Amino acid sequence: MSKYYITTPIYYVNDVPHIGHAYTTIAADVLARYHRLKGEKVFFLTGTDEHGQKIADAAAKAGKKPKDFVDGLIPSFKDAWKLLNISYDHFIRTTDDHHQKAVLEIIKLCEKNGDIYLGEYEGLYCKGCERYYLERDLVDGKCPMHLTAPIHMKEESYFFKLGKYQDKLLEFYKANPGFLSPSYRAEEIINRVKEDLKDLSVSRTNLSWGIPFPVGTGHVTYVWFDALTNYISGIGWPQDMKKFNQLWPADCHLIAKDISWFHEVIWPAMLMSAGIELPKKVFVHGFLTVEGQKMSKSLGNFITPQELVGRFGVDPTRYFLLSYIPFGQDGDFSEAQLVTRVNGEIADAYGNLLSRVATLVEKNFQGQWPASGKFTELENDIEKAANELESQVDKSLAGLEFNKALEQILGFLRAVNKYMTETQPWKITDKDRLGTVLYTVLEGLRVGTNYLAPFIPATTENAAKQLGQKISLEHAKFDRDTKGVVKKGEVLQKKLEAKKQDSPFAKLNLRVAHVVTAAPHPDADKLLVLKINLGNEERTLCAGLKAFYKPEELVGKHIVVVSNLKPAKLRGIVSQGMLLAADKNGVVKVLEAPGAEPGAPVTLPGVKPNTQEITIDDVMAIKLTTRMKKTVFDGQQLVTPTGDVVVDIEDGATIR
Ligand code: ME8
Repeated sequence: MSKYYITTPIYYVNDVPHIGHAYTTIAADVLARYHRLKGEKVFFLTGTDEHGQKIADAAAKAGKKPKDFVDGLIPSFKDAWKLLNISYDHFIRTTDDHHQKAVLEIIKLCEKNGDIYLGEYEGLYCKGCERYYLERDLVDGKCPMHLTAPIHMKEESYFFKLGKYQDKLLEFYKANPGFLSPSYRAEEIINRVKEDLKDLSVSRTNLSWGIPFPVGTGHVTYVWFDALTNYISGIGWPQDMKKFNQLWPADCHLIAKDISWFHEVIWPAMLMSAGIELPKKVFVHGFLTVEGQKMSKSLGNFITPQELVGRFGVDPTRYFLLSYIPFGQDGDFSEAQLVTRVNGEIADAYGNLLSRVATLVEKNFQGQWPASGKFTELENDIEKAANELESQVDKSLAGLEFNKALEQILGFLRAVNKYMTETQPWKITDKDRLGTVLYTVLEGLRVGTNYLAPFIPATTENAAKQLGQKISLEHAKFDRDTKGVVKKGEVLQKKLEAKKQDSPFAKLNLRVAHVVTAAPHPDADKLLVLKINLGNEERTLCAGLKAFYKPEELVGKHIVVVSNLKPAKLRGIVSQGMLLAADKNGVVKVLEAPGAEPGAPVTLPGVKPNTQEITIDDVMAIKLTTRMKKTVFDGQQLVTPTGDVVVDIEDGATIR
C-alpha cells in the first residue's frame, strides 16, 4: 500500500487562528482526504508552535505563565479544525515531552557531525518572525513581513554551520526539481542560497521560554530549530522508528511564502547534518488578503474561521477558499465571490441536479437505480468524460492546483446537467430509455460526488446517502451496473445571500489608531493636533478636543478614526481623517478600542469597510450613538477583530 504523509506549519499560539491558517489547513485536509479515498495509508500532521520570544511576550502581556497561556489557546485551534472538518491524524505541540526529546536528539546529531559551535551574535531581530534580519533586507528600516522595526540584539550563541551546506543544498535542488514547489518560486530561493549562506544562530541566552539547549549551559534552543523538528517527532522519531520509517520522508510540507526560507533551506540542511533523508516536497502557497491587505495577527485585520462558517457554513467556506484563488498565488478574499460561486456551483450545478434526478427516480422506479440499458453516443460521451476525471484530477492535485481540479469536476457536472436538459427525461415515455438516461445522470453524480468529497465532505456525505452509495476513489470509473436505492433528502446546499452593502454605514472605513503625540494647534483655539499610527502608516489629525482633553491624556490611547475621509486643511494643517468622539450634555469622550492593534478595522458584523474616499457630509449623515458604554449603529454594535469599541459616556450620546 502506498503512503502519503502531509503536514501544515505548526502555528504560533500567540493568538486565535484566522482564515490564513485555515486556508493551509483546509488544503492539507483535502489532500489527506483525497489520498485516503484512493486507499493510501495517509498521515496528516498539524499542531502548534509554542516556544520563543513572541509567545513569551504575548503571555507576559496577558499576565500569564507561558505554559498556562498556550494551554488556554489550544482549544481555539482544535475547535476551529473540528468546525472545519479537518481530519488530522495527530496534533503536535512543541511543549509535548516526546517532541522536546526529539529536539535535543537532533541537535546532538548535528553537534556530533561537527556542525554546532559557540560564537557571538549581534544583529537586528524581528520578534514577529523570530529571526535576525540583515540591514539590506529591511524596508524603510522595518521588517518586510510585520512592518515593525527590529530590535538590536547581541548575545553569546551557539551556531549551526548552515554555510557548509550551500553546495549540497544546490545539488539537492538540482537533483530533486519537485522539492521547491511551485517551480516559479524556486528560483528566488536558489539565488539567495547561491548568493550567501551565513551560519545560523540556534540558541538564545536572554530567553527562558524554550527547550534548554543540550550543548553548554544557560542557553535555550532557537524556536525554529525546535519547531521544524516537529515534522519528524510528530511521527515517532527517534523512539518509534518503525512508525517513522513507514511514513518518512514527508510527501509534502505545505506552507505559505512567509516561511519558505526555513523550510527550503534551514530544514533540509538540519536533516543533512543529522543524516536523515529529506522531504519530497515543500509547497509554498500565496497569501490571502482582505481588502487587498495582508491579513495578519499583528495588523489586526483578520477574519476568524468561526466568523465565515457562522455566516456561510463549513463546506461553502472550504470550497470557496480552494476554488477561487490559484493556490500558489496571492488572492483577495471576497464575500460576493463566495456567494456567487457556491450558489452557481454547489447549489445549482450539483445540488439541483441531484434533486431533479432523485425526484424522477422515485417517481418512475420507486427509488431503485434503473438498469443502464443501451447506451447511445450521448451516454458514451458522459461515460468518457467521467473516466477522464481520474487522470485530470490526479494531475491537478499532484501539482496542488485545487482550483483546476474543481474546474474539471464542475466541468463534468455541467456536462451532466446539459445531458439532462437535452435528453429531457421528464418527457420520455419509453421506460428502458428513461432508465438509461436516469442511470447515466445518477452514475455521473456518483462519480462527481466521489471527486468532490475531499473538498466538501459533509455535503457529499449527504449526496451519497441520497444516491444510496458509499464514497470512495479506489474505484473511480463510470460503472454500468451500479445498484442502490435513491432516497431524496435534505437539499445539498441552500442558496446563500450576500450581505447588503446599502447601509449608510458601508460608506465608512473606520480604523483603530494609536495616538503617538498630541499638541495644541498653533493657530486655532479649539483644536488639538494629533500624530496617529494606523498600523502601516502615520497620519496627522486635527480634532476639536482642546476644551475636553489635555494633550497628554490622549497620547497612548487606541482611538477610532474615519480613515477614508477626504483630507482637509484646518487653519494651515492638513487633517488626514477624523477621530470619533461621543457628545452628551456637554461631556465629550473619544471612542476607544483598547485591545485592538493600530490599523485594525472597526466594523458592523457583515458590513465591509469602504475603500473609496468620502466627504464630511457623508460622515455627518451616519447616526452613531452609545448604549451601555458601547457604540452602536442601527441597534448593532461596532466591533474590532478583538473586541468592542467603548466610550465612557451616558446612553444616547451623539457620535461624530
Ligand atoms: O510561521 N494567507 O506560524 P504562523 C495564507 N510557527 N496563509 C496564511 C496567512 C495568510 N494571510 N497567514 C498565515 C509560523 N498563513 C511558525 C511555523 S512550522 C515548523 C513553524 C498560514 O502562526 C501559512 O501557512 O505565523 C503560513 O505559512 C503560516 O500560516 C504561518 O503561521
